[in-house]
Amino acid sequence: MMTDTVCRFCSSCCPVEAEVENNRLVGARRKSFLDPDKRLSCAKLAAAAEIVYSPQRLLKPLIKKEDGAGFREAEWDEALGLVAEKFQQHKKENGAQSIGWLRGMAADWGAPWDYPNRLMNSFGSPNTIGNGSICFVARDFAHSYVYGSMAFPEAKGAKCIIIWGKNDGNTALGAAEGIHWAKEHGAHLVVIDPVETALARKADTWLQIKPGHDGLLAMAMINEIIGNGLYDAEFVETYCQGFDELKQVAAKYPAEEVAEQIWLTPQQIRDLAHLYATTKPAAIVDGNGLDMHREVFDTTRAIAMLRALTGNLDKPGSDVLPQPVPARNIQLADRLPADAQPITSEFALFNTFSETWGNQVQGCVVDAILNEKPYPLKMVVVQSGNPLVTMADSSRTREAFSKLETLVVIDMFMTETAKLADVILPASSCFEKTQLNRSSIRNNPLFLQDAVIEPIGDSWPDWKIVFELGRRLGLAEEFPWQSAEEAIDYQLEPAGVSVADLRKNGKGLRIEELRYEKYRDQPFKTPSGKIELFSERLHAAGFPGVPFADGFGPSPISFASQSVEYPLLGVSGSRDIRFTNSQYRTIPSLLNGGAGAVVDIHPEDAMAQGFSEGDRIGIETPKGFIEMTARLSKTVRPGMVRLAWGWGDYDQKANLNSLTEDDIRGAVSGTSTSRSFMCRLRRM
Ligand SMILES: Nc1nc2c(c(=O)[nH]1)N[C@H]1C(S)=C(S)[C@@H](COP(=O)(O)OP(=O)(O)OC[C@H]3O[C@@H](n4cnc5c(=O)[nH]c(N)nc54)[C@H](O)[C@@H]3O)O[C@H]1N2
Ligand SMILES: Nc1nc2c(c(=O)[nH]1)N[C@H]1C(S)=C(S)[C@@H](COP(=O)(O)OP(=O)(O)OC[C@H]3O[C@@H](n4cnc5c(=O)[nH]c(N)nc54)[C@H](O)[C@@H]3O)O[C@H]1N2
Ligand code: SF4
Ligand SMILES: [Mo]
Repeated sequence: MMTDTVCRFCSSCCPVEAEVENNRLVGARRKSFLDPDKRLSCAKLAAAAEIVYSPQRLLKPLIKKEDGAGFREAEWDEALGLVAEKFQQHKKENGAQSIGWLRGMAADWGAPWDYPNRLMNSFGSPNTIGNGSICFVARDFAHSYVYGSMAFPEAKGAKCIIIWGKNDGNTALGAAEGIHWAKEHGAHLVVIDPVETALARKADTWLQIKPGHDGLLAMAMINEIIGNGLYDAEFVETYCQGFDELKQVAAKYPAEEVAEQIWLTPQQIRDLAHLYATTKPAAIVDGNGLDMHREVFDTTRAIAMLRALTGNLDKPGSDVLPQPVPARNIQLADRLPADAQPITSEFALFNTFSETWGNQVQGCVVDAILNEKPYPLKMVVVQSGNPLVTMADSSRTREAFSKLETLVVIDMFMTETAKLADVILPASSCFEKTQLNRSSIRNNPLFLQDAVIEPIGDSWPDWKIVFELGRRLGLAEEFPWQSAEEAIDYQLEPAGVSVADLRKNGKGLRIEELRYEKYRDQPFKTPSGKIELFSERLHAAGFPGVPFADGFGPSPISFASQSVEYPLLGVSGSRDIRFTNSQYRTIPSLLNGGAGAVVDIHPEDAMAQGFSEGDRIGIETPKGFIEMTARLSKTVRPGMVRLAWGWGDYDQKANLNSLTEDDIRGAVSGTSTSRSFMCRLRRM
């Protein structure tokens, strides 16, 4: 039997058809506008049954033995009882705010973020923290400060596509299909990436930029577009404010001065500015290559302004503004005392830019545990994350999580983080639970992620874990629902649709017709109702109103600039279609389906240091040391190396975040530069 659902093995949330026989998942197929034989295939989805039925799955709640030596299996009643008891104990001893709930990337896509927020808010702790300072939420924040919400590229209909720090062929297959289609239909494809990816090879123009320096390129393009009158004057006049301020700041970044710093030529910058401004419609696909840098907020704000200046906004084939589903906000934030200060309060603008994203700077969890700054956290629940390998500066993170009085982990597998836990609660996989994904609520159409099989073993869907814990904490009124369907129906009531409707519309249900140029009759969701090229809000809060008005980092102490002792520049990535971050290395077909933990070294650098293909190489930064296997490759330029991402759970010696730092954070989004770093190599 085939059932419509959504795959959530990565954040792409692909609508799929799952094939089930005798209550067993057999396989699943992505849906797409392309004919089945033309669709891109996903290795993880092909391994869906292997993942779901993996012998490594956690099938029972586990409680740490009293002597600390390993875990014993427990029933849910005992495990949840113990977690609830710890919640009450820490609340009594240090206040509810001493408890934090940390969410990894899988949570929002894999388990609705609204539920733990609701639980924590009603319990009295403001500390439900996401990892958005390194994932795309800081970019969402930047877009929102320019035109009110995040814009999504509609690459399929574009005539010019700029892929900027994104690699959809490995990370978002539906988007990649749209890009390939547009290219085949004549679109000019530009890729801005320090690494020669498959998309870069396919591109008409590939700009091999210096990692971490995209903000300078964006400002130089703005200057070029304004200086040559290439902007859409009517659009700017009608819909934007702050043009003169932007013009003045951009003039500080002429192509001639910027080019050398970013490893490009002035002509490359000028050509790109002209191409983007004059080929319409044009879309910019911005990605995680930009996110994990301290300057992400200003960089992606500047890129958002490129869209605005050229009028490439909310038109077919450009970047379009979302049409959110009018769902009920069920987070109950108003239950918190008015003066409640989350541990992330240093980043107040980021905490409050959206009604539902909540607090995002996960490094603050480590600060609060280790330095008691701004106050101590004593207990943390980690849901669908593996901070011990995915957060920057792993040794500091490990020190912090080891110091906690109570750690609870909700996961499908025994991770490095789970190994430190006092209680581990086994979660069901995406094919075993019904839920709404945020991506769906954010923009029409709505898709239901529908359970296609029963939970494996004694695992529970995340919603059930949170609801049951809530009831044990005396929050039965807040969690009255006995099923996912009841909770979703309540949340979707304002939209006038129910789970039953979604099930009848497996191809997606539109609550509102697709519309473009919505700004013609709706103000932008900014304080001024206009696109803000200068932000009064930022200015008033003491930050530059125009991106990079106070100059461009990175500061000399940044890891992102080479030094005599650490002469190479390392970048983290690419992501591999077989894995998601630290996940799936225990799945044999995926583990053995390609390269392992490799470091790509340019043959010239390898020759200079006497390295050969396959050598065991030590990689060192001021923070730490790891080992990987050498792969000689011209995909990186001399002086640069690329490190495979996500191997830290499988092999601690290859844990990339042992090299990265979280000491210097961007003032607005709290992001540290962990995507690129200075390093040196030696043969082991
Ligand atoms: N298969 C798979 N899919 C995934 C994931 C996964 O781990 N595996 N992870 C999911 C998650 S959490 C996310 S956030 C998305 C991320 O997906 P993407 O946004 O596509 O991000 P990455 O693939 O990490 O990086 C994109 C590109 O940025 C380049 N890059 C690195 N540094 C810079 C820089 O300074 N400037 C520029 N211009 N480019 C740079 C890299 O070389 C890489 O080719 O993917 C999601 N999907
Ligand atoms: N150096 C470096 N650091 C990075 C990155 C990088 O590219 N380089 N990428 C960054 C980015 S963009 C991100 S988003 C983070 C990712 O950081 P994390 O979210 O910590 O990364 P994952 O390894 O995807 O961990 C997700 C965990 O959730 C579990 N899980 C999966 N599905 C479910 C579910 O439905 N319910 C529950 N309860 N658990 C589930 C998985 O088994 C896994 O252990 O890493 C960041 N860190
Ligand atoms: S890209 Fe693959 S793993 Fe990610 S959601 Fe789509 S099918 Fe699932
Ligand atoms: Mo991410």
